[in-house]
Amino acid sequence: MNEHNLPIRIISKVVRGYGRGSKELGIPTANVSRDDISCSMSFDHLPTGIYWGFGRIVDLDGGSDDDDSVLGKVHTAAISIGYNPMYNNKEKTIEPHLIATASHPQRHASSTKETLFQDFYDKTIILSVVGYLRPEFPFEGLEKLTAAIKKDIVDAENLAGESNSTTNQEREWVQSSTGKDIL
Ligand code: ADP
Ligand code: RBF
Ligand code: MG
Repeated sequence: MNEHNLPIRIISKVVRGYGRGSKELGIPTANVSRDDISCSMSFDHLPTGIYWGFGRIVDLDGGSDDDDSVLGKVHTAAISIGYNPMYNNKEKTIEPHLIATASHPQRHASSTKETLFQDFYDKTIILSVVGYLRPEFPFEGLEKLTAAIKKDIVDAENLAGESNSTTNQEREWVQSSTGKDIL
């Protein structure tokens, strides 16, 4: 364990957020549920900040019309935990942006050239928060926020590509969890 209590493991339903449209921001984030969640530490004690890690979306209800470009695969994630100080949220959120590999058709598909999958609301996310990147900031304007998040995405990809025991262990856990584990 370190000062940020990392890694943090989470299994949760993907819920709707504030509908403020990070898709218009060009960077969708899969919001984790406050209620339908199993987490290796208590939600209220999660330290706020911007992190990187790994996430995988699974469909525990076994629907058939699913977009299998996102389902099942381990994705690197750039993750926001906190109150989005640009917006002064009252509730803490955990919001990973899942990053497709460079050659994937959905990579660079959004308006800011980041990953845009089809929606996967109500599916289950298996998430490991592996490393800390920076604090959350109240940026002056959406352009500065977007530029900072794009840098976070590059940092997340680079760090996730380094092979060390924690990274390998957490990628392996995200890959092998059934999404039904109690953490
Ligand atoms: P909300 O405020 O409801 O979270 P967003 O604009 O942040 O809305 O969009 C989030 C939704 O977009 C996710 O729940 C998911 O269904 C979908 N989505 C598409 N691509 C991604 C991605 N690369 N990372 C995370 N979510 C994505
Ligand atoms: N919101 C902030 O207010 N300040 C930030 O510094 C900030 N950094 C983020 C970094 C990443 C990697 C991600 C995915 C989100 C970040 N956000 C930040 C959250 C952003 O405001 C939020 O995802 C959108 O408002 C949509 O909910
Ligand atoms: Mg979101």
